[in-house]
Amino acid sequence: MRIVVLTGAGISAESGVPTFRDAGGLWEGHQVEDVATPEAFAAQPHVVHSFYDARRAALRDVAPNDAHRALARLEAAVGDDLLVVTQNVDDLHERSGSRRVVHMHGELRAARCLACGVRQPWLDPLSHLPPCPRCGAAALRPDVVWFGEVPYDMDRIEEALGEADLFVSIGTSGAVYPAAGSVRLAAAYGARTLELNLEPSVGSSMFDEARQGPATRLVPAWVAEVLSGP
Ligand code: BJW
Repeated sequence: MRIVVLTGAGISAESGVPTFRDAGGLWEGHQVEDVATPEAFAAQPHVVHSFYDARRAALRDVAPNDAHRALARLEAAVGDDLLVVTQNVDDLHERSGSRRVVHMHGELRAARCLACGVRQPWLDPLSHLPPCPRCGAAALRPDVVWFGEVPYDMDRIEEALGEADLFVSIGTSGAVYPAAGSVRLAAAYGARTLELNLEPSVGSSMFDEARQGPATRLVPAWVAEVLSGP
């Protein structure tokens, strides 16, 4: 059985990474347009860099939770039959042992040079405008996907959705496209669809089944079901 899992901020919430749209979420005190558009970056690079520098630094204080670990166990059991597509820019899937992970909205621990285009791992702050190690230009930006930009690896994601028998969406509000359109695409290609979320998402009714609860409870339980067979 081929499985595509789409994850969002909710899967990392119990690790202590704030979500975007819940009360107390990441954007409190920050309008999303202030920090997550190319226009905002052009107008106020220091504000945007500081926001991402703080979040990159905060990754040092968080760890994967039981939901991330359950997906890593699933990959260890089914190998190439699982692809995790994450909207998250944290690295908690990788730190729990998952290897087949697509970061469609980029990664906090990476930088992209606006001068030479090179994407590279980056653990340090960017707000002091360090030179690009490749070309020397002071033109590095966080390697994340902002509103109005095309998410990464869309061809690979669409191909995986086309081959999936099961599509599972975990911890995402369904407010941001094209990720939010994955359920319709997967269903159109013939996959069964399942939502695991704290509460019904915007697109909950599009799923064949929706379960509500915290990811650290729902995901290990679902993985145990899959591994115990039909
Ligand atoms: C728990 C829990 C627990 C809490 N357990 N659950 C079609 C229609 C309308 C608009 C558009 C459209 N197509 C495109 C657009 C425009 C735009 C868009 O979608 N706008 C909307 C606001 C309407 N999209 C874009 O601009 C995208 N680009 C694009 O479309 O390019 C065109 C193109 C596409 C494809 C092919 C060719 C061309 C780019 C979108 C980029 C989004 N970027 C961000 C920032 C990334 C960097 C960063 O992190 O700072 O990505 S925005 C932000 O939202 C971030 C997230 O990945 C994304 C989704 O958020 P997520 O993960 O769903 O978090 P929340 O907080 O919203 O929800 C958390 C959920 O968890 C909640 O439901 C909770 O209940 C739940 N939860 N605790 C389980 N313990």
